Amino acid sequence: MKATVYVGIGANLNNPTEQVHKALSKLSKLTKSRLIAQSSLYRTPPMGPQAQDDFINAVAKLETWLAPIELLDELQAIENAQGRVRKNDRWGPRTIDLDLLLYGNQVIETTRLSVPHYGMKERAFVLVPLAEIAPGLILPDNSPLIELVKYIDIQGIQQL
Ligand code: 5RU
Ligand code: CA
Ligand code: CA
Repeated sequence: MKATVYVGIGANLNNPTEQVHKALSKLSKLTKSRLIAQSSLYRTPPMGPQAQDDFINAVAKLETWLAPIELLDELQAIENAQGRVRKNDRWGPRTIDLDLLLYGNQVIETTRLSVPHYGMKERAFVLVPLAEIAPGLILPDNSPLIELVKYIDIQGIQQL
């Protein structure tokens, strides 16, 4: 079955703007998939650990015939190809981070995959670019995206 999916993109190491552009280019060439839309890039202050550089964030919309776990494998292959190194500090700086935010209206809870992405409803660096390309989106729990965007703190989020 074909699914509409949203992928969150983040980077704050090794020329993050270039890293995000590279990831978008890779996503546009993904097997069994089509890139439908990409948000602007945003410069965003770090959430979680503050002692790191600002991030560049964006969101991509794809149509895919890949199953969720197959798509996750592809996203991790892109991360690895762009030199992502998993460090002990879980929320530390990274060259690229690709998160499967939404896979249609599916709710998935497995050891490898949690969809919708557990933090997305509270994260301005996800919701703002997502609302740019999918303003009418309703999440699987029936929350309208625009309602979530109204109440989050968008301080410091800068559209590039
Ligand atoms: C705790 C709170 C931990 C929020 C994390 C990004 C979180 C980030 C990103 C920005 C992290 C996870 N901040 N912090 N962009 N990832 N701006 O992509 F998000 S670590
Ligand atoms: Ca992330
Ligand atoms: Ca991730």
